[in-house]
Amino acid sequence: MATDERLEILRKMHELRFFENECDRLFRQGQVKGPTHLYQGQEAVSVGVCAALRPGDTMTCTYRGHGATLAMGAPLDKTFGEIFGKAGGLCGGKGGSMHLTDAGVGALGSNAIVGAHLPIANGAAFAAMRRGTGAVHACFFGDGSTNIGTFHEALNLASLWKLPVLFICENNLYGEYSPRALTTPIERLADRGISYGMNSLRIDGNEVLTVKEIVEGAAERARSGEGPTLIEAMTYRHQGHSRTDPAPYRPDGELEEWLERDPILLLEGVLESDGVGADDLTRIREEAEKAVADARDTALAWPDPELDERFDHVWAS
Ligand SMILES: Cc1ncc(C[n+]2csc(CCOP(=O)(O)OP(=O)(O)O)c2C)c(N)n1
Ligand SMILES: [Mg+2]
Repeated sequence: MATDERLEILRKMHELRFFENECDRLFRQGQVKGPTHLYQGQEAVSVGVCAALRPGDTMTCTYRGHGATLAMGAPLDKTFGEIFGKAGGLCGGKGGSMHLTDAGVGALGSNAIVGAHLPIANGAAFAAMRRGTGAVHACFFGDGSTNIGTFHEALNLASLWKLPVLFICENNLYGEYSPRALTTPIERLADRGISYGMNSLRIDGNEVLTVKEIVEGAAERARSGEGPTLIEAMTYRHQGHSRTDPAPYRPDGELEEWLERDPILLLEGVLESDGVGADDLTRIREEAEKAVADARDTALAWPDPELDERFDHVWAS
């Protein structure tokens, strides 16, 4: 992969990180209302997956979906605007943090109900298959979602019908406040795909270039009619489950170990050993920080939605 392409991947990861840091700060100041589930630490998964997609491909994700939505190409300012509840937000300010949607870039929606979007992913993939578009669908969900009925129903049908879906399980070791071992009797969640006859892999979700390469292969299989893949990407969320969770249940030293494998540091290490200078790495980080700050200021200045538009786009009659 060309160095420029790797630098763009680094830029995107920085944007996701600065974006979440700003959401965290503004939440504490009362500018972000309601629950907010942050994504710091998991950037390599969505950035790696989405870098392997093509225009026309689609994506669904969870309430921890700021990163995946941005990785698909949703603009920083409109994504901030949605989280701030502004009229200029992606969904006119009516969805908020857990319902980011930007169909124009293939981001078909974030979902607050665990597992709810896996059948929707199948629907998007089925539509692509019937229309012969060659598109694939990337469906992001957490380790906890693999204990939900829709996970099993969706994997079964997708495998049977050879739907072009990439099931991306972001295994961050916790479902809310529970470590995996308290809720799930097996350790390798990718093994659940094997029982549905599905191509199933467990990968290092903090190595963005590995994620991209593996997903390119899985997408190629899906496009050529060989069916879905379940990818269990091992990663870690640096923050608690939501903004109100200080994560006291984590064993001492666990966060520190994962911070040493911060996905941004890992990619910077690869780039440095490829001969990219420290100046270039600093420039990319500073440009990303400025882009996020500018987008935040733009969105904060937008008006709130009009009161008499509050029922628009809420239902169809
Ligand atoms: C059907 C359903 N049950 C319970 C909840 C409450 N809940 C919200 S997040 C969550 C944990 C999900 O964990 P995981 O799938 O690992 O995703 P992560 O938050 O770690 O990204 C639960 C149980 C919910 N939103 N929907
Ligand atoms: Mg989890």
